[in-house]
Amino acid sequence: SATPVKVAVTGAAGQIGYSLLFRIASGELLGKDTPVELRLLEITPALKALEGVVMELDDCAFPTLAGVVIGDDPEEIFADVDGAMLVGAMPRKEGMDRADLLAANGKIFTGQGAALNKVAPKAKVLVTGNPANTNALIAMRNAPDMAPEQFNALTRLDHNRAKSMLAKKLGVSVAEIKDLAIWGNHDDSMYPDLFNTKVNGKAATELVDQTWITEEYIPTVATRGGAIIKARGASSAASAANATIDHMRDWMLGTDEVVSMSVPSDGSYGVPEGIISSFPCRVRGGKWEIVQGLELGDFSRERIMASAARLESERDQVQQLGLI
Ligand code: NAX
Repeated sequence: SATPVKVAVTGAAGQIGYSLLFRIASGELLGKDTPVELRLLEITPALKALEGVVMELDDCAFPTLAGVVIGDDPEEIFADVDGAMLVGAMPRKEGMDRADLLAANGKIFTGQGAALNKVAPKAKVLVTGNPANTNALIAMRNAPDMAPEQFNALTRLDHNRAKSMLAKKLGVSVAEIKDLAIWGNHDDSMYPDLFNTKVNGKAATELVDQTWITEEYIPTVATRGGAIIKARGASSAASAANATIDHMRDWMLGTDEVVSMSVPSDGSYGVPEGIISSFPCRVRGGKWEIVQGLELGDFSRERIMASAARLESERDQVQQLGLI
């Protein structure tokens, strides 16, 4: 049979991991005909819990699951992986400000970037752990032998939320919405552009008014994470796992759709080169590219630049901390 595709997941004993692992193992990432080997990284105190999750994976008897390796050493777990989903990160604790969070998480991603550089030079690396864009930047900058293109951050959850909310508003199915994309940082400054979004071939902005976009739509998409915490008493997990799979699947297998991916900017649309920002992307043959030639009005441009400024400020902070 075919050689299994090796997929690493960090933070595998966490909430997102609990949904993500089972879906990868059942073939939802690479298809029912592609065997997959899971390589699961956790911190030492969480390995016991992770063993329990592996027992449950065994108990599913997934035909596509070729093997599971767990451990707390990134070099061992990342060895020769084809894809790495970096989900594990420290959540913000009481009394921690953003700088503390950047510092605490920064250290995780310097180490994991260096380990990937050493043992998985061909891996596609997708960062879900927050602050995702800047963590991806840290990993990328600590992997000097890898191409910057190998590092992405997750804004697909924002993308899926934006799509679903627009579909609901218009009473259409999500499949009727094309070319929607999130720009900027995965935080409340992210910008879903409806001007270039098509609903059955029509610009979405012809179907909704600007006041709704500015006052309802954008703030609702931006604060959805908080709304979920309020309702569920825990942050989004299944939907975050779903988005992580959507992004990696499209990256590995390609897609005909425009999708939102946070990728290293090449300066397209004036977004400063080098930061990892969300753009509308297409993927073919395992390579993503930023969709070119889109028209952006003043409203879009202003929002995109404001979000890029957040990313520049995070980059400056981690630079000052010596993480990049
Ligand atoms: P959990 O706290 O449930 O799980 C995180 C896991 O990571 C824990 O089991 C922890 O032991 C592990 N971990 C910590 N440091 C590690 C290290 N150095 N190496 C390996 N594992 C390590 O969080 P969960 O709800 O699963 O969320 C994980 C991350 O995703 C968080 O940073 C969260 O903020 C982020 N999210 C990102 C989203 C996005 O759209 N980009 C949305 C969902 C989610 O909020």
